[in-house]
Amino acid sequence: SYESDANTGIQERQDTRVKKPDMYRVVLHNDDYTPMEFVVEVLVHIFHQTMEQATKIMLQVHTKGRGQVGVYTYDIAATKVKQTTDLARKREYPLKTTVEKA
Ligand code: TYC
Repeated sequence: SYESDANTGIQERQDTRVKKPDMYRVVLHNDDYTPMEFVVEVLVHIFHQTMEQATKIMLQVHTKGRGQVGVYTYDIAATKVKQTTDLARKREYPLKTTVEKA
């Protein structure tokens, strides 16, 4: 795209094609042991969802086996997966989240 030169008024083509970052989805997986309330707690506190959104996603994963939690840049997605896994392991729950390219 083009930008006006402040001094000359001449429009110069600059290299202004700005790349959007590759995006990654965080996927939540069902298991038989993690309590529903813990999953909701994770979705609210780590993924900043409302109780309503969190409950809906948790129940969908519980029924269907897996579900998308959110889409983030790679570093944010990886950090949220690590925070989730660390918190779950502290409580000895097998809760699993994974990252895939969106
Ligand atoms: N299936 C679990 C239960 O019945 C609840 C659960 C939901 C676990 C979603 C993990 O990603 C999950 N307690």
